[in-house]
Amino acid sequence: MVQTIPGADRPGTDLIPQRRRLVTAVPGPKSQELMARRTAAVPPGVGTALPVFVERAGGGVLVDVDGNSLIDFGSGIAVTSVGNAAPAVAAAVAEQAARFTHTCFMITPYEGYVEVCERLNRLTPGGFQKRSMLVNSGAEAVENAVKVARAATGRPAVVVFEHGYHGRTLLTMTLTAKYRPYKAGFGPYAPEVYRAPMAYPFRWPGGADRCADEAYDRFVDLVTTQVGADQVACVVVEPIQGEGGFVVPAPGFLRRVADFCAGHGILLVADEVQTGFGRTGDWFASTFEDIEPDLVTTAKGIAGGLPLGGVTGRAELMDAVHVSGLGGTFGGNPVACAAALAAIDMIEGEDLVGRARRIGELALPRLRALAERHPQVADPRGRGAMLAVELVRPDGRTPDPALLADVVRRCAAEGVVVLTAGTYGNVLRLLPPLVIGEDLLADGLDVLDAAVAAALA
Ligand code: PLZ
Repeated sequence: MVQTIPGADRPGTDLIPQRRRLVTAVPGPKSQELMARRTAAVPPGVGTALPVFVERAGGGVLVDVDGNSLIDFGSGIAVTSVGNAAPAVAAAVAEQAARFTHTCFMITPYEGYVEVCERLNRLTPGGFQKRSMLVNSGAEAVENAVKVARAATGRPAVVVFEHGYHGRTLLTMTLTAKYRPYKAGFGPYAPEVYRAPMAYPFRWPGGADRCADEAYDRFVDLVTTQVGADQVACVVVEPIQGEGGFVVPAPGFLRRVADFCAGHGILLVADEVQTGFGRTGDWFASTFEDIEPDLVTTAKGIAGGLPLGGVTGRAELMDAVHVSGLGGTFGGNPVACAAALAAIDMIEGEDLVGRARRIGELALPRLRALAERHPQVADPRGRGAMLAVELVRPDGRTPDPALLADVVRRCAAEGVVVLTAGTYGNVLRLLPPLVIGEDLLADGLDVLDAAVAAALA
């Protein structure tokens, strides 16, 4: 099928062999040269996790400028779920770019935008009538969800959670919990943002068993005694926290938060920017907690690598905003919409949601085995193709970010890209493309095993 898609023979699409292959040290000389140019041209405020410059990519492999083929366990932070340069996405992009690249949906609309919204309305949790709007990024999606929530409720306050991440704009940076690197030096922050503890089982002071109950009590206490439930427009929560360390909330916690919100006229915004589009083995992670959020934010994996985000919500809430209160020049760009339609077709047509579950079935036991071998590897967790472990001291608990950095460096040196996360900088996370081959996945996990063993030797 792939061969019949126009553009499938273009370099950088499906012709890249799905295997790990090193021909120089990583980073190689060409990457190092480019890194020197980067340092002169780009400020350090824009970070670089791995100083390896990519020349092309396909499926689950990144090919660098020195000719090394690296296994991609990051998907550009959960973006290239359908594979990098997926032929169907590349073809849809080329076709749309040749027809028109932009009109601005607010000036003269086009069908692709409407169709992406129709699909979001159909795929997101909740059987009720919905509407969607499109933006350029996850942060913009969260910003707009809060705008809608405030307009619909007439209330000012927003409640978020410890370890949460929602973006880097003023409002979303304020919603984000972690100070460094996201907030340091960038205050004053936006007003009317309140933070409740997250039900983080591994690190809950009273222990995992009491986590859901105690965290829920703390949440209710904050909302009722410090904020005023009738002042809260919305609660914004990631159904599995991403940058905060793939924290899977204690079972039952989110369900009770959702019920509390429903009982007090507070809107529940599920930030599914990282968890969405099949990543966790369901279309959206809210489903695991049996939650139907009032508003859902999406981005990342929606468009096969092109920048696109969305806000989807109950029709009556989305319709509460006055005409022209929402928008932006580029929001829902036609090329990004074409990519999204191709990516969603792929997720549906190739059952990539099922593939995400399969990746979890293969990789989570490997992480558990790693944790059994080493007390420094703790709390294997996550769902589907969104998996993590904490690297800790031999006490099994104290975060060890230096150990994580060492493991990540060793993985990269052997040609495997893994990502970090976590409030304490000690979470190793895996976000492979959902199309990754099982051999490639196994090879990457073998490299990880060896990297951990070497770092601890
Ligand atoms: N909400 C849940 O995970 C983006 C951030 C990378 P944007 N996460 C990756 C970084 O260091 O900047 C994210 C997310 C959740 C919102 C966002 C923001 O999405 O597309 O990066 O704006």
